Amino acid sequence: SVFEYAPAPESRSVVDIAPSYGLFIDGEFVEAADGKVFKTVSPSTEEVLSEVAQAGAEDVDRAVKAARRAFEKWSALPGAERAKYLFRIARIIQERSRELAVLETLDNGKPIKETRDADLPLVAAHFFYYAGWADKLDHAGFGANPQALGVAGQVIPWNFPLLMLAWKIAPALATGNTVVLKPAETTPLSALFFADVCRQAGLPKGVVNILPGYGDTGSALVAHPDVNKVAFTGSTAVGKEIAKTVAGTRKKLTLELGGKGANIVFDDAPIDQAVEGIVNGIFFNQGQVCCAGSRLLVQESIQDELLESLKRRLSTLRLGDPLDKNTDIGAINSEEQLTRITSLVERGEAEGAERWSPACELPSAGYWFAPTLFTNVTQAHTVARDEIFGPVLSVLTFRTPDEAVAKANNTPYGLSAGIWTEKGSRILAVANKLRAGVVWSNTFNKFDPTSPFGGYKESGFGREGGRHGLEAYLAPSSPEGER
Ligand code: TXE
Repeated sequence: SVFEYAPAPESRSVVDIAPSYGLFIDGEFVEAADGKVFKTVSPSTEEVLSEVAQAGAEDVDRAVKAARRAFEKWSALPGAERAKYLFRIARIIQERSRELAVLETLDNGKPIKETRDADLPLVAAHFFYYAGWADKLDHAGFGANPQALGVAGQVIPWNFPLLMLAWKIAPALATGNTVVLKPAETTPLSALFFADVCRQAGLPKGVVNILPGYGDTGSALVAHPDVNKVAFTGSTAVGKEIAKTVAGTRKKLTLELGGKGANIVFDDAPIDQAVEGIVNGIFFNQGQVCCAGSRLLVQESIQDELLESLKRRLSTLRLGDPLDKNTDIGAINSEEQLTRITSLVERGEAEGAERWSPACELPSAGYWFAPTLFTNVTQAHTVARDEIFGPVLSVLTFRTPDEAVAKANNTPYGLSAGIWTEKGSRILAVANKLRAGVVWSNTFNKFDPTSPFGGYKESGFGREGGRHGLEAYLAPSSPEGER
C-alpha cells in the first residue's frame, strides 16, 4: 500500500553516498560553470557527508533553458502519459525508501523513526495522489482547458527536504509544468537522490532540474525572467524579499512561511491524549516545523495537572543518535539554527519566563538542544511571539474560550492550531474563529496529500496539497464550457 512502512533501516551502510555530486541539469549530473562546490555535513556528528556542486547564475540560466525546452513536449503530453511517469516515480520512491530514509536522517539530523514512518510514506503518497490528477484536470473546476504555466522555480527549506520537494514537484509535473528546484544548502542530498529517481523513471530530460546552492542561487532562480511560477517555503524574511522580486512581473507566486501555532487545551480534554499531541506538536522534528504547536494555551483550572503529566512524559523522551530506531529527539539541522534557538531561549529567560528541561545528556559532537518548556509566559514575551523553530514550548493560560481564541490569534502568523476538548460543538465554534490555515482537533501534525495546507497573514499565501495545490500551477483559463 501507499502507506507501507519501509523495512527498518539500521545503519548508514544502507545507502551509498558518493564523495561528490553535481548539479542535475537537462537529465545529467554536471559541474557548476564556475567549478564551485560546498560541503554537506551530518548535523548529529559534524562528519562531512559529501561535496556538492554549487549552482551560480549561469547554471540557473542553463537549467531554466533546459526546463523551457522540455516544457513544450511535457505540457503537450496527454495527462495519462504524465501520470505514468509520476506513478513510476512514486513506486521507485517506495522501493528505495529505506535508502532515502537513512540519507535524509544523515543529512538532516531527524530521527529515523520519523523519516521512515512519516516523511517517506508521505513523499510517496504525494506522488501517487498527484499522479492520479494528471489525466483528470479537464472539467474538474479549473476551466475547460487548463494550461500549465511553464517553468516553475522552486526554493525549499531543510526541515523536510524530500517532503517539501514532493509538495512542490508532484503538482507541478501533474499539471504539465517543468521544474528548476533549489534545495536548502544544509540538506541537498535527498533532492540529488531524487534526480536519480527521475532518471530511473525515464523522465524526459529537462523536466526536473535540481540546483543545490545557497540563498544567492535561490534569488537568481526567482529573478530569472524566463521563470513563470515561483514557489517558496522558508523564512518570512526571505519570503518578503521574494515577493518584492516577483512584484511587477507576471510570475505567479506562492509563499509558505513561518508560524507560531497554538495548541489549545480545554478543561474537558482527554489529558493523556492531549499530552501526546502536545509532545508531537512541538518535538516532532525537534520543533523545526512551520506548523509546530509552539504555544500551549491551557485552561487555567487544569494547568497544574497538565504540566505535571507533560513534564513526566518529556522525561521519557530519548535524545541521541538519529539512526537509532528508539530515538525520539534528533539533532538540530545546523549550527546556525542551534545558535538561533539558543539566543531566543536565553532571551526568554532574560525576560523572566521560567525555563525547564528534563535531565538529559547531550552528545559532545553535533548540534543538540534539549526539549525545553517555558512557563510564566506572557503574550509580550519574545518566546510567545517569535518563531523559535526548535524544541521549545511556551505555556500560556486562559479562562474562557473567547480568551483562548484571542490569544491564539494574537500573532503575526496564521498557519496552524490545535483544539483539545471532548465537546464537538466547541471544536466547531472555536475553529471557525481561529485565523489559521489548518486547525486540528484532538490531534496535531497530521498531514495528508488530499488536504490543502497554507497560511494566513505572515505565514504566506497560496495552498499546497489537495485540489487547491493544482491551482497554483495552472493558468487562469476560460470558464467551464467556453474555449
Ligand atoms: O531560512 P531561509 P533559514 C524559518 C525558521 C528558521 C528561519 C531561518 O524560523 O529559524 O526561518 O531559517 C533559500 N532568495 N523557517 O535561514 O533563509 C535558502 O537557501 C531565494 C521556516 O534556513 O528562508 C533555503 O533554500 N532563496 C520555514 C530556503 O531559502 C533564498 C522553513 C530557506 O531558507 C534566499 C525554514 C533569497 N534571498 C525556515 N535566501 C518553514 N516555513 O517551514 C535564502 N534562500
